[in-house]
Amino acid sequence: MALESGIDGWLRYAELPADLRTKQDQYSGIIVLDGVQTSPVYTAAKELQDGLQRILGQTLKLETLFDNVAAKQPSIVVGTLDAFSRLGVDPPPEEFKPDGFYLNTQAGNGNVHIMGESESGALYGAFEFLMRLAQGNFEPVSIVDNPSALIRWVNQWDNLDGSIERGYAGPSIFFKDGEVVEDMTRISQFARLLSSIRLNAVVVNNVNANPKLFSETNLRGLQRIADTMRPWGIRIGISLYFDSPREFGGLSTADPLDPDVIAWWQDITRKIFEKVPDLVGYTIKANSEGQPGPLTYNRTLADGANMFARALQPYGDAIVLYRAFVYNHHLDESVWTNDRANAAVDYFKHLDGQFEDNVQICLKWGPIDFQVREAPSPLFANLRKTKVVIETQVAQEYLGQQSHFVYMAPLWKEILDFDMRIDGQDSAIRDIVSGSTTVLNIGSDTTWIGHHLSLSNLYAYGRMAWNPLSDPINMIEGWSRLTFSLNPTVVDTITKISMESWPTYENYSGNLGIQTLCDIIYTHYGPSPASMDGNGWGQFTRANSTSIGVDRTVATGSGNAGQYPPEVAAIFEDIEKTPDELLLWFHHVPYTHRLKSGKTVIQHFYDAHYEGAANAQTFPKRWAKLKGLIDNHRFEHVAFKLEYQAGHALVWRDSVNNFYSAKCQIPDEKNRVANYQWRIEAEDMRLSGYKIVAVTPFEAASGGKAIITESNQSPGTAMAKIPYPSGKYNIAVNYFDHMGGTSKYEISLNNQVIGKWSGNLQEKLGHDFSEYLDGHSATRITFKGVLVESGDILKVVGQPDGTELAPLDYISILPEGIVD
Ligand code: GCW
Repeated sequence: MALESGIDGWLRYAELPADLRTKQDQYSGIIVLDGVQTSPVYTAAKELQDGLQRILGQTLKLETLFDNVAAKQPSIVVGTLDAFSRLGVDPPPEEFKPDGFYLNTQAGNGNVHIMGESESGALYGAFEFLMRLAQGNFEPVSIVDNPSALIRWVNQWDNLDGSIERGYAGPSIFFKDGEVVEDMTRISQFARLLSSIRLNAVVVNNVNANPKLFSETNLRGLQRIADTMRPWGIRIGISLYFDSPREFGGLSTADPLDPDVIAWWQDITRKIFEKVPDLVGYTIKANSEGQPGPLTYNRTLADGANMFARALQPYGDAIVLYRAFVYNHHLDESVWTNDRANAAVDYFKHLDGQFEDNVQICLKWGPIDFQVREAPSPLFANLRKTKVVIETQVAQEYLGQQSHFVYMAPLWKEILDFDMRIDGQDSAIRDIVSGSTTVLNIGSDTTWIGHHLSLSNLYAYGRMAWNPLSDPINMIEGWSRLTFSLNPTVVDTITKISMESWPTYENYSGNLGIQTLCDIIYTHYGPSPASMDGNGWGQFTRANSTSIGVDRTVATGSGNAGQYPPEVAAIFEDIEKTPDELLLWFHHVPYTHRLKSGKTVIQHFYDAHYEGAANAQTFPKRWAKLKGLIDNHRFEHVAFKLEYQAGHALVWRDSVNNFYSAKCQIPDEKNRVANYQWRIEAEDMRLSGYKIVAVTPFEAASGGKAIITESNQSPGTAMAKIPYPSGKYNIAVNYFDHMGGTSKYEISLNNQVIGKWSGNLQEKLGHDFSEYLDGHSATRITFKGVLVESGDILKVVGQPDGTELAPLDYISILPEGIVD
């Protein structure tokens, strides 16, 4: 099997195995009803040509004359509704909405008609046809498929220097060293992926925007990006920095009502549209996390949004995506009723009706920040006269940063399906919103996103942006077939792991609505429950020695439950009615509070962390069965990541459990927490050249301590006698791999080397790395099936490098079947 880099994502068009071929799969020609080579219709025809070559091994010519259909039957004909009707072909039998497509494989005489309501629609139809063929699906179809939203956005958080905020897959494909890149190859490949899932708009720069985007060079760069993406039916948009008139334009203010400021933005807008006449719009992050905004100038958020909206109005349908992510990040936790979850409604509700028509308010799906579980944002139910767009995050910022795999479609579906009961009527969020966007973090890595499996999230996002009723299982099955193999074992394994991945991650990260419990001050990656409280960011847990959770009730708390329409508010206000998974989101309760499951909150924490971590251990084992069924390159890449995830899931489990057990002093009924039968703590070993250090936070290390070498020059040695009976064991070493150097390690038994490794995860994993010994850097490596004699001398030699002092936490000597 040829090695694959992943660069084609789900558009590999693998050759169809002989047993899946049918007689119907031979075509004579492709007829393209649009001769302009830069149009999406022409792109569709070329894609068909390429796809049929790769899937069916057929070399077909592109023809432009419809008259050739008769001569060349069966043909594939692709064009717009208008082009087809000029040739006398009937429109589709059902309603045809903007950007919809009509795929008819029964157009008579074996001909296939791919008709787009628009040029992009024709391209979507072509992709649909090809993706069916690539899955061996020759079922005759005559379907019309329409989008639920006109603009289907993604937003890259790319910075001009080439870095990507929350990017875990290498540098930007758009920017480098302050400017737009020269080489457009990856941008075109990216556009192809986006358009295959029917997305049509990409905001190319970070919402924490830089006004240098307006330099002449960069405006020309934006033009090149737009020209590259346009043949794929993708329009670009940009994020703006609110204070640009001051910082870039030399004005003394950025007050949105100031005539000079208004004129400045009009002028910039004109310059942009000269270069990019079909710009899809502006995204604005203002008065958020230290950014300036209209409130800085004592104006309303609507004043700010409308200024941009008016600047855009002369240019067609361009819109302002104004982000509702406005909150006080210096919130005083000592005030019981202070609640960041209230912010969006507090800031925006009273402005409903004051926005220009081309303003859409963009809301993160939850009221805080893309946590593993949140209630849906109440703002969805509070803007009745304003268009709203739901923002999700394909970037797994708080969900393992693509070093853990979490398939998020089930999470998004829960939110989209959530019924707000506005005015007591069915009001699913998917019906409330006018569209969606997602924070995307593709980079120049050939995996695009850092983890082959995580690219499924982009695929699913596109499908759901088109049709919010898309089924998560269906999507992952299709994606697996296209991305990896039609083999049912492959599809089944990936589907099951994917569908378990969110509950698994939730179980070992943060339960019952307490949020992800990662370090919110630093990298947002590994566990650090204490970081949630005691600062102004407002991601509180309000955990103390007896109780935990945020009281968001109207009766005794922040009143957030009351921001929902009455039927929903009645559920969240009432502890008995609030579902367990959101209990601590809405209520502050004793650790001994009993859930509907009958367990106490604290026992649920313990159990869930054990269950989640245990399930994560099964992922690499299940994946291992796919060896030989998919190409080895991608197999090994995913195997490595799942193995790493399994190890880090244990770090999560132990950190969170030890943290809360220390906090509330209630023991685990099953006596697992802080009671590790098979561990040899590094600090208990005989050390030379190594010294013992306390780790912060304490729960990130087993026993709160680790060892590091005494200097960064010479190696350290840690030795211990095996206290367990002789037998075959898996030997797991927990160590810390942080920035600042690449330590080297060697482990031996009676001087027989059983393994060597180096602390080089920074080269293999893309998540945000830390500089310290903590929950981000704690990791595990396992040597399997080692024959151990009781009394053997176990020795680890660690060679430090730079500031990484070969840190070690503990060694587990695990009998088969035991993970600890
Ligand atoms: O959650 C926070 C992220 C920031 C991001 C911000 C936002 C771009 O940690 O990195 O800034 O959300 O959505 O604006």
